[in-house]
Amino acid sequence: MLTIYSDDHRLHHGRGELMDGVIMPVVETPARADQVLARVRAAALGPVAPPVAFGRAPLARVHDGGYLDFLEGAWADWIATHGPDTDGLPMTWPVVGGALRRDRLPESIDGKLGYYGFDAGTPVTAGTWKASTAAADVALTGAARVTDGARGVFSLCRPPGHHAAADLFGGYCFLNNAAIAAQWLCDQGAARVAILDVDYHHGNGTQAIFYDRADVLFVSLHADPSQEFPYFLGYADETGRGDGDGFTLNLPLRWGTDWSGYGAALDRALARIDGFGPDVLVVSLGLDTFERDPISRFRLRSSDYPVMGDRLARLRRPTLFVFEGGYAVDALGENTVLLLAGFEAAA
Ligand code: OKP
Ligand code: ZN
Repeated sequence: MLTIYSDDHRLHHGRGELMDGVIMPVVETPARADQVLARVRAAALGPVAPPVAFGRAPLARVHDGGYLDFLEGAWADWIATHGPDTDGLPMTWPVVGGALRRDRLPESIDGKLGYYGFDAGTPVTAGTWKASTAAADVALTGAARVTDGARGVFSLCRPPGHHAAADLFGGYCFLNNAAIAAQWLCDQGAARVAILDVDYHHGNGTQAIFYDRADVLFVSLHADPSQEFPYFLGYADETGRGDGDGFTLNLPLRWGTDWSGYGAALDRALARIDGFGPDVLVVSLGLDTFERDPISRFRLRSSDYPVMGDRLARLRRPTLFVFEGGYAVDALGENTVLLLAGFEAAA
């Protein structure tokens, strides 16, 4: 399987995130992608190619223009106010419900971070924009290889993307790599694109971006948002809106879920995707379902990932894998490659 990868991911390296009541070292580190790439090479999964630059247009098909301007300038704005020795983090939010307004974009960077960000765990750093646009190019380049006829392509994106909405960053995500690729595939002529999100966390950004649409099916297996981040989206009663009614399927699972529960939910997800009949499948590939993941509470084992890859291949659809989460760095590359090799063996 071809892997698309850029070293530019290393330009995004946050110092700290607010977690468990204190500023802790970030878990979304450059070592994650470095470890996955090393394992891709060691296991000879296939060739590794750099991304092509697609520019701003495909980003603007998914994200708000003002949001993209904010992200591009956020670091310069931050250091003009606070200097370069700390990362930008929001701390005051325009909470929905009318008690605070979201029809005013503040001038100051601290106000803007709260307006466009939804958590205090996603630091904006000197290289965030460059790394995020490179990750989007990694996803888009993978999508282009799929339209060229590849059966499966792995876009090794970092930072991840599935929490980023049209005008929101958070959950370590800035640009929604999977959504940008899916929209680009639609724009290239795909009539139906399915997104299967197997990251441990709900892909709230991806769901929101396609919530009104019948041409992009969003199916997600994730920790029950009643227990787990992002808390405020990802419930089973969210099924789409308007034309999109019936084209979102959330399968929330309780803390402690192992393969017996996960595999059954995966079969439901795959049956829905099969019924949809997509031209292309985009997989938001998070490996934080692993039993030793430091921030997650599912119990999948390494031996479960080849089985997952095998089942995905049995959909018999051109498939783009877009890398998302996974924080047990020592096992991340192994688990990722096990899944992708399981797909290849069945494809
Ligand atoms: C990003 B991706 C845990 C704090 C969790 C946010 C998690 C973002 C996950 N105590 N903070 O979906 O893997
Ligand atoms: Zn995750």
